[in-house]
Amino acid sequence: MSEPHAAQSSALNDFMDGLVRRNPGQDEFHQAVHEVACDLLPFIAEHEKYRDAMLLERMTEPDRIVSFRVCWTDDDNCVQVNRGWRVQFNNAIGPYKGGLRFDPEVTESVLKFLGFEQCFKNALTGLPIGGAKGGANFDPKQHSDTEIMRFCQALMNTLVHYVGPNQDIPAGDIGVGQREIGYLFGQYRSLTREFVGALTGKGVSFGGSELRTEATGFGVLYFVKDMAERLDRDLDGARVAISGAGNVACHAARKAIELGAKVVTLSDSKGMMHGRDGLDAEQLATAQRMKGEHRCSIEQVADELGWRYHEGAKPWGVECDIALPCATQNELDGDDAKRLLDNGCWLVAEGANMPCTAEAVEAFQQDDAMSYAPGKAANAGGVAVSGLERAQNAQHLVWTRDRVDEELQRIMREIHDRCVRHGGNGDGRPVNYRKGANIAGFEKLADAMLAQGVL
Ligand code: NDP
Ligand code: 2IT
Repeated sequence: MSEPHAAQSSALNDFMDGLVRRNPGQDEFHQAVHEVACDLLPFIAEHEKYRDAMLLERMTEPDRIVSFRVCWTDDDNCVQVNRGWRVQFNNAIGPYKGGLRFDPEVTESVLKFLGFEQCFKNALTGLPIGGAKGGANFDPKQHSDTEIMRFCQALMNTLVHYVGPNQDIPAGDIGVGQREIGYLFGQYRSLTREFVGALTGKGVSFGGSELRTEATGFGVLYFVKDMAERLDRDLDGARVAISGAGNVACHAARKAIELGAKVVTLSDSKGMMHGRDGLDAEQLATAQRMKGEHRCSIEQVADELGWRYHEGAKPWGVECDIALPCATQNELDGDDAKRLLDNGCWLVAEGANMPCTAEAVEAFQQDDAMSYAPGKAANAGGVAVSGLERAQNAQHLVWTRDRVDEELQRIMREIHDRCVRHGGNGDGRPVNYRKGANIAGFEKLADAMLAQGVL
């Protein structure tokens, strides 16, 4: 190993040892920080103005974490107790902003990794929004609509003390869509007697932005289009494997079909459906309706559409050109990455947050025939349109769908260009989108922190 490499790897080990010691057992958080530190420690060492300010140490310590009891009564009048969290990570460039996740398996480690990633993602959008994440160990799939309403109201009874249009603006994530945001917003309005943009992802009739629901998935495809153009490849006819069948997956699928690609898989936590000819728009609408409104499984969707269903399988074993993991963290591991590469896949873009394990990312980045984009760049369209919703609320105006779509496309292109600027190798090798996204997000956040003093 050459000298600079040895010095770098020892700095990385020292940094990670300290982080792991301070945050024991938080594997997802360690993983997200490690991925960023690999790119940033050498960058910081090369830039004097960043060197002695302990910036990465400061960025990896959240401003605060609020954890609280959420009590509510179910339809049988039994008392239920859950835990809610809000991780307010960094507000140096704008008020805290990030989704709420309702998932029985959610942990503080997961919410910390998501909040940490959100700081860089939000900085990349170019909008003035800081990073946060929150949620609860609550499973909306197991509860009736009235139970979900009472749970959201109970959660907001405490969350109200920590959020607000200039303080912290939550939105949706896994298990939290427009319905849940509606109940949360109603309770916020009722408790504060103020109609303000304290949440995004609201219904369009009460301050929500056009296209917020679609924004993450559409944004992924706008980003993929720019990646493919850079590679002189065409999306027309490209086979796209997508995981998940929720908000991000279905809207990524819709835009992929609009751009002429063939969506050959969708999945859920139980299994995967596969069809070589690809979904058409009508079939996708059926899948979305069955999954979303009727809580059907992908197995039932496959049955209805006459597609093949593979119990317990992930989409990464099928032949495809493009893979878009859009379900959850660590859903694509090193073996899956190898399978995708062996099958000729040439582009992976993360619709979900950290869906690829460290081994998978390493395998993609080692292969010159593969272009890989991390979630903090590729899925930033959702939070970007949340930022536009906040702007509309502050202006007391409503923008047209076309205007929001134009802005979304512009923002995704600018994120792509920022990644190329900082991650382009200039040697014919694929752009290192991970490095580009990490450095571009860091620069914006670091400059704001330096300018505002030691805090
Ligand atoms: P949804 O709740 O709408 O959908 C989640 C989907 O993922 C469901 O189809 C679910 O299947 C599937 N899923 C969940 N866990 C697993 C698992 N362990 N294995 C396989 N599939 C699983 O969530 P979203 O679409 O909103 O979010 C998906 C991802 O995108 C998350 O990583 C989220 O953080 C990220 N994201 C979301 C944004 C947004 O605006 N909503 C913005 C940016 C990123 P099942 O029905 O069986 O549970
Ligand atoms: O991961 C994410 O970027 C989101 N869940 C969206 C956050 C937001 O504030 O819209």
